[in-house]
Amino acid sequence: MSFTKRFLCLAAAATATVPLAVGSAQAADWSGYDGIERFEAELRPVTVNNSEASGTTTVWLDGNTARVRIEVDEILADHPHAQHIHIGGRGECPTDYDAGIHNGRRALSTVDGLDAYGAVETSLTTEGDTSADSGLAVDRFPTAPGGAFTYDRTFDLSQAAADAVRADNAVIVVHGIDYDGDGTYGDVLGASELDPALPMEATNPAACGPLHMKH
Ligand SMILES: [Cu+2]
Repeated sequence: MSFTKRFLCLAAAATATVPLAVGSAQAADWSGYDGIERFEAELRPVTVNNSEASGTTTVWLDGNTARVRIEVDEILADHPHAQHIHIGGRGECPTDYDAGIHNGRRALSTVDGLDAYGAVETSLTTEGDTSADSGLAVDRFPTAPGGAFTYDRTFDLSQAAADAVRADNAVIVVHGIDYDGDGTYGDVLGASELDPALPMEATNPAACGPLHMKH
């Protein structure tokens, strides 16, 4: 996989709030969001990775059709940020105690957090496939121009993902950190255990939040 940076024209600012009409040909009727379940996650920085990235996620779910809206700021600018719905763990974010030693430095890799948040089930890509196969599709994730991004996409979740969201077992993880503050993904932590062609900085969690039903 080539580690290409592709700059996507995503709206960097928070814009409209719900309710709003989604003008698409989706089967779901989003008008007014009547009867549509809503879940929210508070994304908190993974501080052991020297990340200050934070934000919010809202998931509206109608059957298996989901609208996923993510707002993140204070994240490394102009670099792709893989982001996923993880399932099958404890439905929690890892703590600093879950961190390992990577290239002699204490940091939390994606694997270090698996027991807490589980495996990738849904890749929150900007276009195309959203399965786990696209987990590191770095040319189809937000690149955070200016250090922030807003992601908003409506697509069908897998049955497993929809079930996990409703079972309070789904966790949003946004990846890609700048551990040493040099403004890019480098080798300070060595290579990623997920793909040795990528630096670990490119795949370590930056922000994390468990999804909970919003009543
Ligand atoms: Cu992930």
